[in-house]
Amino acid sequence: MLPIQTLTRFIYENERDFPDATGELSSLLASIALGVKVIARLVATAGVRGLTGYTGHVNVQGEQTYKLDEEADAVLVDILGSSGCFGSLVSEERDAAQETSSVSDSVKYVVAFDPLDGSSNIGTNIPVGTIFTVFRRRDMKAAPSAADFMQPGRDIVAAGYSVYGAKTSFVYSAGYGVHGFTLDPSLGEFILTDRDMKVPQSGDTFSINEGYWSQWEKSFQNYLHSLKTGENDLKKVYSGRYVGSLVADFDRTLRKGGIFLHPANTKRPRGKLRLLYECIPLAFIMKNAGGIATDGKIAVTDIEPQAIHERCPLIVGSTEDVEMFLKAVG
Ligand code: AHM
Ligand code: MG
Repeated sequence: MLPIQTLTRFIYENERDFPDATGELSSLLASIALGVKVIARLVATAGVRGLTGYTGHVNVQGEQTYKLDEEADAVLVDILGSSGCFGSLVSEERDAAQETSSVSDSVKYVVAFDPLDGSSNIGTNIPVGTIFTVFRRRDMKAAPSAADFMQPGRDIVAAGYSVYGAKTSFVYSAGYGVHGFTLDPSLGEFILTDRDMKVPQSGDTFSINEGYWSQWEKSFQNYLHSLKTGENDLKKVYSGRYVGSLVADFDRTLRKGGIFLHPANTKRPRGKLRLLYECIPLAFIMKNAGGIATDGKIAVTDIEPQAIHERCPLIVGSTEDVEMFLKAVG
């Protein structure tokens, strides 16, 4: 049997190598991992608790919320808000950034999260997940606020996601490689299973919701068609895979290569996915794994956010596949 390395020990041992390590990064990632373990349990038991339906409320994004969305949000707000690690929180489910109860002048970080990504799949047996981005506070003299989140992805401290599926995964990067862990339910611990993950240079899968076909420009339709016929620069016939939970589609793309696309369309000129807690964190991870993430024009990690719930087109994956997309459509 391989030596067992838990997430807590891995983070602690690796953080010692960081130039400005103070132990805070270990604590904040540990508090996020605890939140994720609690949400994994809530997701697994939602059916038997009768909690797979809608709340009847609509969130700030104008979307119907599920009871599980609200539960997952409450767990993260409680655990991260009281951890002493974060001065402010942004959640997909909350209108505004909120200052935490434990904020003090010395707290260096703020965190944005999508508590339960892939909500439309709740109640089925399809994976859902959690995504987070950790930013360094911009001004330690000012009270934490939404302004702390207005930083491009290239400047973030760490990002990660969890997938609640056949197994519960936790993947994160603090800018020094991308590392993957799997929850061992008998131990209640995340165990290192994928050290220094690298996306394959090229893949053979495209991942997109083709239901938007009529809302795409001709150049984009032509590009997509070329993936199916092999009449493209790479002379490659792609397979299609689309789960409809970003965490699951992204996780597959990271491990197996290929390209995931949630582009702009005529109804949504800035796409559907949210910049702070969906696009930036996954772009940061893909970049650290050797791949590319673009909004079609520039690297997602170079976008300067203007609002906490802003949306962004996301095209992410293996270098060769994304470069071919940019040449064809960008
Ligand atoms: P959510 O965070 O409210 O669940 O919305 C984001 C989800 C992503 O998980 C997924 O990639 C996308 O929406 C699917 O969108 P569509 O239904 O347009 O294909
Ligand atoms: Mg989401």
